[in-house]
Amino acid sequence: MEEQGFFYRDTWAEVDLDYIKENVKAIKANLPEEVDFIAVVKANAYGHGDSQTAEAALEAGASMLAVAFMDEALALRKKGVTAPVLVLGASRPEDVNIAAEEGVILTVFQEEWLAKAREVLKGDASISLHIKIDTGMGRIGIRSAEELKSIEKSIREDSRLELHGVYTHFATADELDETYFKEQLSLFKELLGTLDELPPCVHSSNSAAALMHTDAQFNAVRVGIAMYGLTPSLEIEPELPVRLNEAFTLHSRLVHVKKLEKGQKVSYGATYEAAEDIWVGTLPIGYADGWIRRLQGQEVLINGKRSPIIGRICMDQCMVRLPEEVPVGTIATLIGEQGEEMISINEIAKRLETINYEVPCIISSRVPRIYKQQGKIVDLNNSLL
Ligand code: PMH
Repeated sequence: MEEQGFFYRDTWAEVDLDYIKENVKAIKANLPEEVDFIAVVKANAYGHGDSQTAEAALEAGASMLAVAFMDEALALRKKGVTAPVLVLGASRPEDVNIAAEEGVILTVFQEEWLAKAREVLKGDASISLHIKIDTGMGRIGIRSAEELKSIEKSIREDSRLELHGVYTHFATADELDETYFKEQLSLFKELLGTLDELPPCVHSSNSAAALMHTDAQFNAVRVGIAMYGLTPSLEIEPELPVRLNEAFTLHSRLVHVKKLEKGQKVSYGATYEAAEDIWVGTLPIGYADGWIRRLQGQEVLINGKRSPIIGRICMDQCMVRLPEEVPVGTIATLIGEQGEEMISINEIAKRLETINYEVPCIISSRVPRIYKQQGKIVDLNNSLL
């Protein structure tokens, strides 16, 4: 476990590594044994912390990691993660040498890319590749059998290149209507059929497909959101075959508590006016932490009670209406459970009119992530909890 830095502000995100492990195991248990689990840890593991999440997922049975960019793969290597890492997004062809050095698997998504990469690959350096087929996502990938065949030929004729995988990505696997999903799947199968030989790792499923579509598992699945304990969509939530536990929670502590008299105002614009005498607390978290202004009115949990954010959210602070006078230092849970109450990531996503994926991602790097295992904080670094 990487040592965590000290921090001096009582605002933190807590990531439960046991939940991540349980989620991986539960999802794996729902897959045929021979299907490999690729843990998607791009974007700092959806805001959860890249190497910590990666190690937890690997311990629970994942056999490969996937990230969006080369920088993310290199960050994992720097932190000592040695497992295979696939870069899902476009990398620059001139960066193949660093990928070769670090044993990072790259995605081939265009013929020109491959030609350039072969040209710049130095000496007898070798690299593993996965071919990305675009079956309807319209993002990156090969769109025709001709291009696919030509790419396969180029890879196979160059002994420095290993064709390790081939994959596609679904646009609608999280919807109950399967029409478009089925079109993509059948196009993928059709294109796979044109290859001379299937590489060892064929994959197409994200979380939704891995959980809901047994016909699309091939020999690996790429799971992100469900590993973090979140449903891929609200639409399929009631149908999910496994129980998931949300790993990410967010907390702060009251730094100032005061009584406001009727008529007194709160925050920029003085838009909030106390309609009666009330208790107000200040939390050291604001929009620069990703707790954006649109969250005005959202509740936080204090002593197990819902307490609304009042007035405008500032860059580093926001104010809450307290249920009663409480001491400075009292914990406020912005995401997570207190007593009988729970504020889920889905609740925050709904208020922000977005999807749950976005919520932990937008909690900025200014908020330290601390890690929980067997109910305890690992590497406890200050007076928290
Ligand atoms: N594979 C690819 C190529 C992806 O882009 C993603 C997620 C996943 C697998 C994992 O999906 P899951 O989290 O639903 O399991 N990509 C994105 C994205 O680009 N925007 O939101 C999720």
